[in-house]
Amino acid sequence: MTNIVWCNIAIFLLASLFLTDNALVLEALHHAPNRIKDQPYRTGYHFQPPKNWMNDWTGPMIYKGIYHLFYQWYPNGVVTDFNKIVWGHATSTDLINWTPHSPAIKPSRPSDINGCWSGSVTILPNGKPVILYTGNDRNNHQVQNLARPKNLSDPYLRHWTKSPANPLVTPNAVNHINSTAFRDPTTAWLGRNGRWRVITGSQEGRRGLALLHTSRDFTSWKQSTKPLHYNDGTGMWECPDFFPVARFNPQGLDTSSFGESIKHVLKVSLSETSHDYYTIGTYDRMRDVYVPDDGFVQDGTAPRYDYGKFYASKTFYDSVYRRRILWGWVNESSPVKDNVDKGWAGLQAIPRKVWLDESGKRLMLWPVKEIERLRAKQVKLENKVLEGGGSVLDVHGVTASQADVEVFFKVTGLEEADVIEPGWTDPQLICSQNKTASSGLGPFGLMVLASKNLEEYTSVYLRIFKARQNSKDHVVVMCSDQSRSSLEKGNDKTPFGAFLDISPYQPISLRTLIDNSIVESFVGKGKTCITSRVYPKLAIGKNAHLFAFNNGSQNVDVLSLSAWSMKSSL
Ligand code: DQQ
Repeated sequence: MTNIVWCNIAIFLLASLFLTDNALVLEALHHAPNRIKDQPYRTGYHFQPPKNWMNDWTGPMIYKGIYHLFYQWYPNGVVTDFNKIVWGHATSTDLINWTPHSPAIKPSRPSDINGCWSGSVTILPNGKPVILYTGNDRNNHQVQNLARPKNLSDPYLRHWTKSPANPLVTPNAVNHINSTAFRDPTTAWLGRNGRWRVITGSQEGRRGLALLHTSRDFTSWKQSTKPLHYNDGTGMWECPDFFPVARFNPQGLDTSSFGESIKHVLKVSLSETSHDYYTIGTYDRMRDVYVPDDGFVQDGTAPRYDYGKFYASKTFYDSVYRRRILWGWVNESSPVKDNVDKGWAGLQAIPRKVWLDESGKRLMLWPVKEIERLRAKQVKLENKVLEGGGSVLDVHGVTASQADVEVFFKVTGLEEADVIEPGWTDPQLICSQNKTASSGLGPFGLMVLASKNLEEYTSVYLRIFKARQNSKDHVVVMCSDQSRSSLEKGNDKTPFGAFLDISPYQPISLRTLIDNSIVESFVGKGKTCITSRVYPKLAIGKNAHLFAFNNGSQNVDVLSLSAWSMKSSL
């Protein structure tokens, strides 16, 4: 065949791609940046759109065995314009490999012309999904809109039709809702009288609120006389999430579940701190209010899903595997000019299964098991001693820039732990103290994305203190410290820290997912998590190393350390 014929065939194939499904074209775009050699911070197995800005998850769901991932995407640049933001869309059968599609919802109507903001999917009793989302309308007022799949027999649900009744709920003089603080409707649940309930985040002065609306038909919504919950002095509640958890069972529950052995969780994203906080409590179905359990307050003192970078998260019920899955947005820590150079900004954390701990006082979060399918070569070490006084163990044979590491430490000599300083009540500040001082128990843990000679590293570690002199009570602190993560100066390298509710008398587990520019760490099998973003200059690709270390004066045993090189997802 001549070159001309080949050329014609190529043109024909290209044209048919465009004509048949622009998703295919998008797909090619989607995967291209992963192959760009000078993109050391592009992730291998975390979801990213092809390019440009991404923020919140919006409306995760499973429909007919296919997971759908919608996300806030600014298609035109790395620095977002929220007045033009769309619902990006991708699907997967395994939560690992994603097929991109064209945006599901874009600004097009007076009720969303200035941005299609966050929202949620509800699966109706007839099995059909429906989206509620916030539109920023032509007056820049936040209103609630509805969209339905155009063609339910399309397994990818690529096209969505906006309801002619939009906007369904608007702020006005009668309902006194703040028109610039009324957004992010949750998945709806069926309440006591068979009516749907949905909450939306809001703010009145310094009071943060979860406004409650009810509906019989999902189209006509009535504001409840009381919010589901509120708290003064917190500022805007973005992206609320409200869901049931079983008291003594790690299985997830449908959002409408209610019963004696069920507790409820309210999560709000506080815009003032950019962190996600949750409380565990009781949903009073008669009064339609939520009451946090004793010890919980819905403010910045509440526990966090993650003590690092993790915001605007959302859960959904995976009815196939009967689990509740949490997704969260992980923003960059690099300056805008670097993001512009990279051509993208924003990651999504690995989806985490979420369930209620046996104590009933905290949630457990653990990467979905599917991620383990990406594990390739394994390196395993057992019964190694990290001697006190400063020791480093080089973990060879693993692709340290893209790895899954799980360690079990055993600490002895707890009586030698330093007494915690009385003023050390902020774990983040403790993690900023001099970490190289060799004293007491720890710091010990992992140095990840490290250069060979440790000019660069991110350390994920533990420190154990005595609560008081002569006390057998201990305080355990987890840190993810990126202060030495890069020779580059412009990044935000503030260390992250959290107090841990674990016994140092038992082996302590630490799992860390490393993926080029993201480090997600889980202690105590998911009791506490910290996610960091780092941008090493030396410790990239094959030049990245992994070490275990102990800078404390007491020995620490590594009972076992497994490290897997991680394959890239598609
Ligand atoms: N992001 C969306 C809002 C939401 C905020 C806009 C939280 O709906 O409140 O992209 O990150």
